Amino acid sequence: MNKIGFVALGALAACVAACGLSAGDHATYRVGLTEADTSGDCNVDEDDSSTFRAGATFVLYRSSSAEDAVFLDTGSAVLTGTEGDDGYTFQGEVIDQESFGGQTIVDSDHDGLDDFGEDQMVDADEDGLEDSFDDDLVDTDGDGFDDRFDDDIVDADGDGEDDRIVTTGGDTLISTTTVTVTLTIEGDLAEGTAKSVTSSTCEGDCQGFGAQQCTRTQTFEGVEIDAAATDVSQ
Ligand SMILES: [Ca+2]
Ligand SMILES: [Ca+2]
Ligand SMILES: [Ca+2]
Ligand SMILES: [Ca+2]
Repeated sequence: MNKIGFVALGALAACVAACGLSAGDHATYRVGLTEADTSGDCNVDEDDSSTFRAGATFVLYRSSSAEDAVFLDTGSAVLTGTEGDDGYTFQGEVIDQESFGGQTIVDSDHDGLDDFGEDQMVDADEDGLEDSFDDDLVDTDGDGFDDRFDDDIVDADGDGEDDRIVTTGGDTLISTTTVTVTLTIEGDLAEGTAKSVTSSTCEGDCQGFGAQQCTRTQTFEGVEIDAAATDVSQ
């Protein structure tokens, strides 16, 4: 066999071990995850420890031939991923924003000035005519009701909130959680790492707030199982 043939066979052998999923394929693994190793601002008792592992059923599947069409269902979430030379990498991110404090005002033209206290020129429909005195009709959401007199809710952007009511100032707490799972398949064996990073930041004055970040890392290993004999919803 020539050198090219050996190289091709070597690549095929590596793919049988670590690649394997074609579009429409799936494989199910029962894995045991170690207790999380934590670092940063995790608010955990450093004196506690456990050698117990947490059991989980991972379902790996590919929905199409596209590179990013590999999915890992961990039982609590489904992550999208890619397949590389060393196995799979999956990732997901959740961003949660909470606003608090601030002042609620009527600001139909969104210039930051309270229409009834500070605004000398209110022109919500941007027609150059001052809405209170010079304008025959103001209907920014196009519902046929004059925003000033007849409209119970003005909602041009369709978010269910009245566009005239605006909160100024205040702070926004932003919590971001990123989960990354690496997975290597060798025959019927699976192993990898599950890592989550949760960070909290604040936009605004945020008096007394300090940014925090917590990293939790678990390793896991397991075996391929017969999905038909297993309730993967557990
Ligand atoms: Ca205004
Ligand atoms: Ca106007
Ligand atoms: Ca209207
Ligand atoms: Ca709205």
